[in-house]
Order: sequence, then C-alpha cells, then structure tokens
Amino acid sequence: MTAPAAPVQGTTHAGLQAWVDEVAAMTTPDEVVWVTGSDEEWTRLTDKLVAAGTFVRLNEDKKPNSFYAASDPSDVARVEDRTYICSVDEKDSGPTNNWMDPNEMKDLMRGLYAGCMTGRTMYVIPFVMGHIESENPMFGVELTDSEYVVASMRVMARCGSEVLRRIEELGDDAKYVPALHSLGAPLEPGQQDVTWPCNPEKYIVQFPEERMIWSYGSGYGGNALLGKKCYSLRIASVMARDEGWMAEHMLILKLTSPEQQVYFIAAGFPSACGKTNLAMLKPTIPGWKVETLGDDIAWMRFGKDGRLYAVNPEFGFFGVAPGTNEHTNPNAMATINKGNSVFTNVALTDDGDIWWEGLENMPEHATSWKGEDWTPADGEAGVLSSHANSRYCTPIKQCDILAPEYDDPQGVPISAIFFGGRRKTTVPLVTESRDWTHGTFMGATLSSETTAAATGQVGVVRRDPMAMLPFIGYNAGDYFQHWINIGKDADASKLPKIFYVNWFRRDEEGNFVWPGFGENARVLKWAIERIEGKAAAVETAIGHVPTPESIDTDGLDMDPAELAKALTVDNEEWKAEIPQIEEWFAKFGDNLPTALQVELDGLKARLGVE
Ligand code: SAT
Ligand code: MN
Repeated sequence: MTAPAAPVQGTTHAGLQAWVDEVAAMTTPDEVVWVTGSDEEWTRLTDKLVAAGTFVRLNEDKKPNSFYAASDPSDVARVEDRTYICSVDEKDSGPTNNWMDPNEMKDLMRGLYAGCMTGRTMYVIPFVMGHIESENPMFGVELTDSEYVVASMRVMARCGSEVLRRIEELGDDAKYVPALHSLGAPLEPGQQDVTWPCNPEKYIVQFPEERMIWSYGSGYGGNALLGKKCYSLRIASVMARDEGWMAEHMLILKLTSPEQQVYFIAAGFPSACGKTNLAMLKPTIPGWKVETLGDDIAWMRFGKDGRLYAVNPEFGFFGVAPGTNEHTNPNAMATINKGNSVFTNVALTDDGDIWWEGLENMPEHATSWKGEDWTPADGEAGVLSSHANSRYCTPIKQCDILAPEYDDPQGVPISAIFFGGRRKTTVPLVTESRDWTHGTFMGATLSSETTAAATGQVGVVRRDPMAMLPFIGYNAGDYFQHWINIGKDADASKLPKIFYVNWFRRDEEGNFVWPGFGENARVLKWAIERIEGKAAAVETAIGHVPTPESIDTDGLDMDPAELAKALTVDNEEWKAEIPQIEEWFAKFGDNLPTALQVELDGLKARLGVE
C-alpha cells in the first residue's frame, strides 16, 4: 500500500476547472472528488461499494482484492438504439448511426442532467488512453456519479493524479476529451439507494466535432466507462479520419515462430466472438508462441518506415465471462485468478468465489446474477447462473503473456489483419485477400450472427463492417473511403495482409467443423506462411483459401472431411450472399467508395451473377 495521497480538490488548469464547476452546478452532487489513482482511494471506493451492496467482496484466498457485482437486470449490455452520433450535419453520422441535432440533444440532456447527481458524489477521473509518454497523449476526463464506474475505469485506463499533472503542465495545449456520465438516479434526503442505480431512459451520445461524450442512465461497461468504446473507438475514429490514422475494434497479438521470427497481428471481430480468447491463444502446434498486447482496441498509425504500428489504448481486459475456462483461455484464467478484478453479472458461489457457464468446478449451489438460488438442476432446466454478457474486468499487467512491447508508446508493426464473424454457413475457415482494397471489401462486408453483447435479438446475421458497426463515429461510407485512402497512401509491400476467418462454421448436424481456440494457431501459421510465400492456396471467387494440405494438422484429431468442409467455398452459397451485400451497400448511396463497388462487381463476375 502506498501512503494516502493528499486529496486533490481541484486543478490549476482553468479550462478543466471551469468545466467541472459548470457540470457540478448543473448536476448538483453533494460533493466533488478528484480521482488520484492511489491504493487508499481504491480501498475507500470498494469499501463504499460493499457498504452499498453494489459489490460483494470475494474470498481473499480465491480472488484477492476482487469483487462481485450484479446489475439491474435491464442494464446488462450496450444499448445501440440509445447511442447517438450527434454531428452538426446529419449526413456525417451516416446510415448506420442514430442522429439528433447536437443542440437539440444538448437541450434534452441538460434537462435530464439537471440535479441528476443530487445525493451522490461526482468523481473527476483524469485519464489517458494509451501511453502518457506518447507524442500526443490521448487524454480524457470523465465525470461520473458512479463508484462502480470509477473502480472499473481504474482497471481499464491509466487514471489519476499523474495524468492530471501532465494536463496541467501542458496547460492550454492539453487536449482532452470531456466525458460526462451520470446514472440518472438522484437520491432525495433519506431515500434508500438501490444496489445498481440506473435510469430506464438512456442516452449514449458522441459529439464528434467537439470530441465530447455525454452518457446518461446506464452503469454498464460500454455505456459508462467512457474511455473505452465511446472515446477509443467512436471519437477516436473521427480523430483518425481527420489525422490519417486508424482506430479499430481489434485485438493485437505477437506471434513467434519456432525460428524466432516475430509477427504482430491485429484482428477485428464483433463483440463476444472470441477476440479475447484469440488474443491470449495458447498454440497447440509445437514451437509457436503467442503473447498478447490487447484484446479489444487497436490504434494504428504509420511509422517512419511506412509500416502500420498499433498500440492498445487500454489498461485492462473487459472480457466476456461465460465460456472462459482453462481450456478456452488458460491465460485469462491465470490473469483473473491473481485478483484485483471486478466480476459483473456472473454467479456468486457459497464460498465467496465466482462461477459462470463453461467454467470448471460447477458448484452445488450458487446465487445467480439475478440474486436467485441456482443449482446444477436449474442449469439442466436451462436457467443460466450468469448473464450471457457477464464480464470480468481485470488489469492487463497481470497477464503472464503480456508482450513487453505493450509498454512501447510507438506500438508494434502489424504484418497481418484478420477480420471475422460468426457464420454457421458460407464463410470458409480462412480467406486471404488479393490486396488492401479487396481486404477492405472483406472488412466492409463482414457479417456475423448477433450476440448478447448488445441488447436485441441474438443470432441474426447482420453486416458489421470491420466489426465496427456500433463504433464508427461518422458516416460508414466515409469510413470505408478512409480505409481505401490508407491503402492508397501507403507502400503496398509494407501494408499488413488482410485475411478473413470464420471459426464458427457448422456441419449438417449443427456441430462446429473447426475445433477453434488453441487450434486457431494453425490458421495464424498458414497466414504467416502465405506472407512468407511458403504456403499453398487455391484461388476462389472470394479470395485465396488454403489447400487442405497447406494447413498444419499435425497432432490434430480431425476428420479430413470436416477440414474440407471448413475450407469449402460453395459458389451457390455465395451467390445467395450477393443480394445481401448489394442491399447493404445501397444504404451508403454516394458515400460508397467506387473501389468497393468495383470489388463487388468483380465478385459477381467471378460467381457468374448477372
Ligand atoms: O462495449 S463493451 O466495452 O461493453 C464490450 C463489447 O461489447 O465489446
Ligand atoms: Mn469489444
């Protein structure tokens, strides 16, 4: 434990102080507390959360310094229908985002914010996404009335006094994203609080021109930890467009071959499609090693050598709990078992540990995320102990396989980009694009069955371009053009190769045809061997697909017929895909880059579609 830091009651940065005062005057909290990041502060916050019943302290022997939380059953995921990009011009938010005039939205939200922190504390969280020593540190300041948010932000981002000092040193030159969050649950004097305050009315709003975020009504991660999706993707994607870089929903991993060749790979998959598992993969093929740099967000900028370098702006993992176990992700298990973590909407066991569907050692009895008794018999009857989007929030520095390059503010040079989604049919295990533009087409037409990470129906195929559908902070057609431009500006030989994978294809009986998890290293290996010109492929209508022999299947107990099925490109299935892609592209009107229309025409010609 470090000595208690002297409480900081404000800032010498006049602009920041004025904004904090203005928000406090509007929201009328009982007090304003500046977050320092100290251990003493963590203890104070978590004690307060335990006293309020929001947190349950877990058994120190099982999960030291860790906490269980159960949300309001209505506040469990991102709310895409309540998420807005309030650009000045509606056209700039594009056909994939909700839009409202920024002034109208501000009027509406000021009405909601008025007095909304009454009876609560407003915390000021200075934070930086990425490295504080980077050339242009990406600062933010979140104001929130939720201790749960403060505790979680401390895990997910670099927060506190050190960041504030740096903002103060830079003075007027300091650029920071002002991010306002309220649960929308004021407390009248004497009113008993609930364990998960929130408001049925929710707004998650980005003002792209002002680089500003206003969030109201939800305590859930992606809606409330504003450094994450709201800043590092929606606002950062706009900054990236304006400044010539990329803010993407991608993991970053380091792959080392038996010959000690090192490759860095970025991969974009929709939420709850196995990004965290791939980021920490334990290869089943001898001699290959994976280390992780991030599991969710990659910021990529061109280096002086013309290659794309990626950093992970985050400081923790906010991973989907169900399905995580010693087989699917032993490295995540080791990370969370070190403690210092927050578990939300999982089950609480009688011995003060946590459990979720898919985890080893099913308990005889537990308390479900809904606070109800849960036994294996309930499980057999189909009652889940944990919400499908329950999460662990854990410090990245605890990950045993964190690559040392994580700490390099320059980032790492990316050799390959993977896109992928969940598709039962049509999409083969892996396809290599012909070039950057074709890879952009693959990303722009990425499709996946929806998951529980967002509210709404699960299992419906939707287009999720670059796995960024809910996160592009501007017109998605312009975003595609930005991708094309990145390729035009670059030396093609230095650009990452783009691949498209599908771990989720099923056979006629509905079984997954590919075993996945650690075996996915075999696909990474093939991709690297393609980059090195060593592996064979067949050219198909949709791109280059491995020959069955070119995938290393040593030690893999797999029926060759299943592998063939995994690799099949069925032109009839792809013909059926064309009208869906056309319908998708039609949404963008004039904003669809010509290059993507040309790609589609080429695909149609290869498939023999009129
Ligand atoms: O958006 S979250 O950060 O809550 C997680 C996700 O859906 O990717
Ligand atoms: Mn994500």
